[in-house]
Amino acid sequence: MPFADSMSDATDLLPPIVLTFAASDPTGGAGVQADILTLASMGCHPLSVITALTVQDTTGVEDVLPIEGGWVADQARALLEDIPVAAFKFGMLGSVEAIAAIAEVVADYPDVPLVFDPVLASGRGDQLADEEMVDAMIGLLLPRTTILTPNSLEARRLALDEEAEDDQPSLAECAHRLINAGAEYVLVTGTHENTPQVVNTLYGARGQIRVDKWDRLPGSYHGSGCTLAAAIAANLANGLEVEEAVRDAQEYAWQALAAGFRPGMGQYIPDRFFWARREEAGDDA
Ligand code: PXL
Repeated sequence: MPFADSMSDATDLLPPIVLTFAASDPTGGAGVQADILTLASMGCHPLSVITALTVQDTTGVEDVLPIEGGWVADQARALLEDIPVAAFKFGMLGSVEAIAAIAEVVADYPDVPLVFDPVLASGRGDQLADEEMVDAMIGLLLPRTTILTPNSLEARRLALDEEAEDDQPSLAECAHRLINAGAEYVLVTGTHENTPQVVNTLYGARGQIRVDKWDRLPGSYHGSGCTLAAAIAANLANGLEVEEAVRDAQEYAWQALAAGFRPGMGQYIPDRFFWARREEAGDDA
């Protein structure tokens, strides 16, 4: 292939490439659009496999159309056979079939770190995954997960022991269970907890690794979890270790939220390119 030959040096110049599996959010607040903005802002090239379409605005999700599992797998295989990927990121996955198809595809790339943001509901409470999907995430995806990034509500729902009566595990116990189910690390975010600051805790096989506290920002944001998880994926693709990737990604996500804007009548949207606009305004001194 003369084209490939003449371009062979170009691979040395590739930005780190991250493949995200996520659903479309036409507002650009969450979903695949949030991932693409975040990855690009952090110096990565984003590849994206669409798992579902949504109809929504900044006030809520009106409808969801999951993409057939075979279509999800075909999108990913075409990319992976062509382009080297430095990290995977999972967001909203749409259906049990898509989860099974994705698990099969990524099993062929065991060395690629994987950030799994288990999207179960929108920040406004719209349900985005049912119980069967939760079971499939735990059985098929956690064993392949480098770092799982649930908020506290998702951590409790994923870790719930349905056999145990009145099961009310602490967040540390939830993380422990999710690590036992196969995730290497779990970052539980604390936005929904009744604490003066937002407390995010990273757990590993030997328990708590680091705790970061962040000043609560006023307002309700759409896409904060997607932004944080995509930023972690970008940092892993850039070669950072998990703990450093998590620390830096929280800083990035907090800055993006602090610079957020409200384009419609509902939630705020993080500004993933806060640094570019800040420079434009000339107030970064
Ligand atoms: O914020 C989680 C999320 C992820 N992906 C899509 C969404 C949402 C929340 O609404 O719509 C597509």
